[in-house]
Amino acid sequence: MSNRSSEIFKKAQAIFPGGVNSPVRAFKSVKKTPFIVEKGEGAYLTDVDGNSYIDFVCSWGPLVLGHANEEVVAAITEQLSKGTSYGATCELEVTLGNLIKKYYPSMEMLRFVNSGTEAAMSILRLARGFTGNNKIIKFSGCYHGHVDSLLVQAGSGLATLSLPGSAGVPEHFVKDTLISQFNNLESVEKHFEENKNQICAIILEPIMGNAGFIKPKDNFLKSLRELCDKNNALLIFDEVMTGFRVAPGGAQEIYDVKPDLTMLGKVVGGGLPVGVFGGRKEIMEHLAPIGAVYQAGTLSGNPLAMSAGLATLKNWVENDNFSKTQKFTQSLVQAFREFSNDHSMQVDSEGTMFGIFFGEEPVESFEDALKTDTEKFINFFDLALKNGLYFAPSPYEAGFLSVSHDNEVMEKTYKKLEEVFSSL
Ligand code: KE4
Repeated sequence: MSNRSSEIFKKAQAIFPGGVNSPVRAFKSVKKTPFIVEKGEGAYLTDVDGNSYIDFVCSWGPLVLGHANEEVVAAITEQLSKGTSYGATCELEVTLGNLIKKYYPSMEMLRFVNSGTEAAMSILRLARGFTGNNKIIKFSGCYHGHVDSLLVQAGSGLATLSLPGSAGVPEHFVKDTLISQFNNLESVEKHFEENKNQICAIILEPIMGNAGFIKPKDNFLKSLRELCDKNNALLIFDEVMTGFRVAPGGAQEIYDVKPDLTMLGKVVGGGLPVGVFGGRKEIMEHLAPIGAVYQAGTLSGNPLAMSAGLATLKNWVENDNFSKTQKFTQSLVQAFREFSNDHSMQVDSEGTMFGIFFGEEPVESFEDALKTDTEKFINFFDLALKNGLYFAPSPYEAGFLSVSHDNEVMEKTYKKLEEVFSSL
């Protein structure tokens, strides 16, 4: 029986490659036709055929207050009557910027952009402009947006589609991109030995969320800090996904490691397009108009997105909704471990972000993640969706909760999960 989702998806396929405006939404790796969304409300997504799902994707992280949160809607509505974009500085940018600085003291100065990709592109150019070096170390499985020189052994959609890199990126764009393995310090030391005084920075997701969910071991992050100090290289934390998610102050707060530069996104826009990068003042002052590193954006810092970001952060960290949601995230991990006792799973979380792998072995790198049981993940995803639970449609993504994932929603979730694992 055809339904509205498949009818609309067919029309989407006629005009968008793969029927989507971002590859991971195509449900390709889980071998299904994606549902078409009619609306989001709190912890729920409802498709055009009236099916509702408890949403553990939360728009890939931004929606810490759930869909259509009333404070965020009110803030956007109020701003709408005063205009959406000025192309000139407004106080909202300063207010949101200072709120971010309060939780990220390493970001002595910052600049707003419109996506995580733009933040990555800008931070890379700034690191090269400041140090005068071109080589960059990244980690296999880390994804920093679709920046040409970072689309090498990246995670997220590339891992989902088993793409080693991207067509259309000229060899000379990636010749300065050196690849290491997450949690493998020697693989980083080697690059510094072989490329003395040529490496401008290390960039990484301090907790990986684009190869599935993978935490740094022991003193991995502290050791990267020491390596950068010893080799005059910058340490860049991509906290687009972990920022305000794993802790209000991100992974840098949890592991007490101070990066030279940080990029944020997702949560800071509360569902509207916002990215931000920042760090040490002496580095940031190399940016135009006071420095020689050019970077710009028509809608950067626009008041509409700023108002959404402010309403989101205020209600998330200032109202202590973060710690409430963290508790429910921990209980979800507990439920996974309890119901899956016949299936070997690796389940872990940090703050309000979690991840699941099917397999016996702990997952400490992208290489480990590639060895997990993806067929079992596909079956799990399919059964979960049939039971009204929507997890990320890829084994190489993470999961998220919002303040709307309250006691009532999570009780329903546990019942559904028990059903899923009884038929898996
Ligand atoms: P955007 O350009 O998509 O706003 O951000 C890129 C980005 C940068 N850094 C990290 C750590 C990220 O996770 C992302 C984007 N994350 C993916 C999901 N894993 C976005 C979803 C998508 O690509 O559709």
